[in-house]
Amino acid sequence: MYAQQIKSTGKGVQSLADMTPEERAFQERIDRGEKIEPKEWMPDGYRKNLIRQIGQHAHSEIVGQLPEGNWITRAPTLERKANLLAKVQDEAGHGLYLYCAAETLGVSRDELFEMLHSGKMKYSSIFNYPTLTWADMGAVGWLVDGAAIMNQVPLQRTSFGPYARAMVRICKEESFHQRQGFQIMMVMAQGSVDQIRMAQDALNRFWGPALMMFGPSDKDSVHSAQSMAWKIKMNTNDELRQKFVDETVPQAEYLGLKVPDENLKLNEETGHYDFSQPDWDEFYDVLNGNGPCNHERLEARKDAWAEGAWVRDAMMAHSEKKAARKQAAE
Ligand code: BYC
Repeated sequence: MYAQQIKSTGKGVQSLADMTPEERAFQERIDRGEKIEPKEWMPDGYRKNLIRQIGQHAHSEIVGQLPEGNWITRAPTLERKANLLAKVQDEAGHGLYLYCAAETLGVSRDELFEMLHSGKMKYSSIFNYPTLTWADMGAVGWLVDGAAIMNQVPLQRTSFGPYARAMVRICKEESFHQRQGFQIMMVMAQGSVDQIRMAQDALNRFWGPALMMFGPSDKDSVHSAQSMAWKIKMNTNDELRQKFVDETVPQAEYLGLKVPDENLKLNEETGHYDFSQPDWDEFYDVLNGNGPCNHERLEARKDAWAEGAWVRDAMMAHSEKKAARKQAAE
């Protein structure tokens, strides 16, 4: 019930020979780099796959407000509180752009929420981990938003117009989030012995879950091949994970913190860091609803939906009244 339980729906890539003439013409448009707009013809699989990815992305943004929202009242200074409040509000905005983009594909906001609340749709595994200390606000901004940007910058070139355009603004805001997180980490890492210990502990707890944000290894990714053929996804999960490690390890070194991976080593031949895979059993366990905060996160979202019912009802009543008045005046 609290799981992101639905079984993955990925199938293999459709070959040109299996395509109808319409599907082939569509694929050629994608290959030429054209953007697909909502009212244009698209294969059913393309539509469904986009609803799945954009919907889950939207859910991640709004569930992602919860671990940080938890610290707004406990931020150490007024400035930190204002920054964190603004960041959490930005995440709500990202959710709204993405829900709007998904709605252009013919799914309603109510349907998307129903699928989130019933566990039929997933949200990012990272938000099922707790934020235990103020240093976690630094680690979330630095690592979680950092991983999110790595994934989202290429999505600005995705083939579906509304998704690509939503990403442009989201990426600008996410890069500010990443910097404010890194700045928190810098202050902590240059602080007292206790602050340094908290910063290291936050890195220790968030490193593995941040690597999991990019999804399973390419060999286990069910959607990558078709999503990349349709340019719904621009890179594989492993490509982006490697890029994240390559960029983040020097940042950790600059902070004077140790990435919790004994196998981490710059490979002189490839120019990339060799690193340990995250614990994939833990990843699937979290996806199955058994992460430390799955229950709490989903309950918080369901409560928010129930508590907002009167606002939705009032807005509907207002718009019906307005429409009736307009009709009477005509
Ligand atoms: N967590 O075939 P695969 C943020 C699922 S939030 C949970 O590789 P795909 C932020 C996957 O959905 C940023 N589930 O899938 C907000 C699939 O299951 P279904 C969120 C995961 O789609 C607040 C199955 O595993 N970003 O920025 O090709 C504060 C097989 O995987 C995860 C996005 O959503 C996971 N980590 O690749 C701070 C970006 N990984 O759907 C920050 C857009 C995989 O068949 N999404 N699964 O039931 C994507 O780029 C891709 O969907 C993913 C996964 C790379 C995430």
